[in-house]
Amino acid sequence: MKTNFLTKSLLLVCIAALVMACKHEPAKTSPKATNIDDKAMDDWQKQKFSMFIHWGIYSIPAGIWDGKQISGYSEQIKGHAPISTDDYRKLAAEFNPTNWNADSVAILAKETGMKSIVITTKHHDGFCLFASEHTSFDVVDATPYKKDVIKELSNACQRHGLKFGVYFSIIDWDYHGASPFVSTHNSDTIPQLHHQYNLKQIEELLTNYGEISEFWFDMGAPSQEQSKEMATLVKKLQPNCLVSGRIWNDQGDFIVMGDNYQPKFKMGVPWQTPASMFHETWSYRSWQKRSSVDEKIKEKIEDLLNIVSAGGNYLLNIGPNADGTVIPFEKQVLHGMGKWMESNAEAIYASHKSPLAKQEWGYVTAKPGKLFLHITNYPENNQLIINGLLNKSLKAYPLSNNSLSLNTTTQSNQLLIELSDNIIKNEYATVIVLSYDGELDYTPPYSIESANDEYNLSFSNAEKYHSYSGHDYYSSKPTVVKMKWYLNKAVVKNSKISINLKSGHVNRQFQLSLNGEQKLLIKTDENGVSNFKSEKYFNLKKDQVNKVELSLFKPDNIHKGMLIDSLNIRLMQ
Ligand code: H79
Repeated sequence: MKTNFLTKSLLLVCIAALVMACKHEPAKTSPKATNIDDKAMDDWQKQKFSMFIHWGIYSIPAGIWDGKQISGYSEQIKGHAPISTDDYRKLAAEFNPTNWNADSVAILAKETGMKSIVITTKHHDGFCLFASEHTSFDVVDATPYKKDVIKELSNACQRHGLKFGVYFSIIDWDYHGASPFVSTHNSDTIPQLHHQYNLKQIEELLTNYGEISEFWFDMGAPSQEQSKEMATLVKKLQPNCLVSGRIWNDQGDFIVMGDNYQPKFKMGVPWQTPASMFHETWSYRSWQKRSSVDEKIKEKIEDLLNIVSAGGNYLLNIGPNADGTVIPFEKQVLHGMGKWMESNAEAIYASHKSPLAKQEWGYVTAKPGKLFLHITNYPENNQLIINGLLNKSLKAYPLSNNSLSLNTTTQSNQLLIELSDNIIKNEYATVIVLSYDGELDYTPPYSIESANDEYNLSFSNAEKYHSYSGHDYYSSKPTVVKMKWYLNKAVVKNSKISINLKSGHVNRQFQLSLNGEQKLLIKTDENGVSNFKSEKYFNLKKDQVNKVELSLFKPDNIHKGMLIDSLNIRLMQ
């Protein structure tokens, strides 16, 4: 009786532990999704810009079947036309890419400023661009080309200092053991025989092609067990190979956005946007309407900046034609981007997001002590304004000319940079460097004001950081992995904290931190409830923006996110 009572009381009483960290640790921008090595995750996040290639026997019809233009992604023409398996297989006999040159593709990626290449080793059609022992529907057995394209490209990447990743579709419209080829939603379940076949090919790809930096699974609706088994196999064979979120069931190391999708909200885990040159298709389509090269360069540089300023990686796709030629239009776009990257690389690689990411005039990327202001809408009056930035000790200069010092003035909650006429403008984005001493002194427009000597924080006034969780492409939904509040210039000096939380997590710990230093563990009871009031005072920094963060403490699965029914945090004197 007594023990039972005690246990219950213990569960009901919120256990709080106050940890005063001596040193300020920089906020981790990249919480680990799985057990991937920190360095591998870090290296991947620093890449920022990579090449995707969609190429296969679907590049032969190039979007036309029986004389008709077939809409829908051209790499899926078998499904969209539709084409019978017998007819589709015949295409392999025509695949003889005499213009394919893996070295020149690697050099193109490099000249574009891309750090890696990810290529379709097997798309939904089941045709393998690599030599697989487990099917004859592959480039070596079924085509006159007879050479292993994946081997050629992996070697070329190695020669040119690029990382190499493999795209692998979990579904298969050719394999006899797969779900019947009837749907084009591409999210069918995976029968065991098919799963075993996939495992064998995953093993081949991770054994025969040197170091693989990322395994880009796509589509299908594998079971939780199957996703886990695939992820485990990847890690067993190459522990530092990252797994894409499209392995599903929260087994990926990084989140892949929907095709061509750029998140409208903040992300709290490593992520990537895969994007095609034209959103209508990934593989080559002969009848694709093209804008001007210049417009496309502008569009894609803007996409790169939008993604990188938000902390993501940009995987930009090309679709060579059937003979292996990179389409001249796509090559020109990449050359244009490469020219911009050549002068502005420092503002992209290894940069991270900052709370200032998007501005009326462009985008902001960050490195310790530096902000890179990418001006895409150049202000006509030569005055660049950043609202809320109050740092005093600043240096501003164009990235292209660090001896040209620009005047800055701080007044009424904004920083003004005078853009000199001597700046050489770039037609896509002109980059200004803003270096500062100490910490970033920034008050976001949505910071919380105090009322009656109190700050009131809730789910609705939090800045939320997201991941995605789900079983397949369609069920994957954004989740909230972290909440953050900026407290506008503290008037309340020392505060007691009270928390009323009702959540879907029972007997779990949440971690609340103040300025990343003072930490508090809050335990929910068996109903997911926590009503906590601190005895101690917390130190708010006077006349500064204080930051409060709430997340699950050591979550088993970071992607699932926090289940919050109601939340009220009060900081009061
Ligand atoms: O390989 C490329 C696609 O063939 C493959 N993933 C990329 C990288 C893919 N297969 N299926 N899907 C993606 C999901 C397709 C979603 C879509 Fe749509 C629904 C495509 C068309 C309708 C998204 C929403 C794009 C247009 C509307």
